[in-house]
Amino acid sequence: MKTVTYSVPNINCMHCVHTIQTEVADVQGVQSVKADQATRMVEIVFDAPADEAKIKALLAEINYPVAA
Ligand SMILES: [Cu+2]
Repeated sequence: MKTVTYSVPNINCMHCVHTIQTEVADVQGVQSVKADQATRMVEIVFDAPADEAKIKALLAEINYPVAA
């Protein structure tokens, strides 16, 4: 089990939070997703077959890319 925290600058409202949480939770292996509107951070707990590359690719695909 691994926990990562990403900065996602495109989080602007609760809709963004909801979209991110719903989409990332659908990735196989993801255990939990917490997106925070105030800090624009996303905390994700996951296990294989999920990995950071897949999660970051998904976030980019739904227009919430992780800050470099
Ligand atoms: Cu929004």
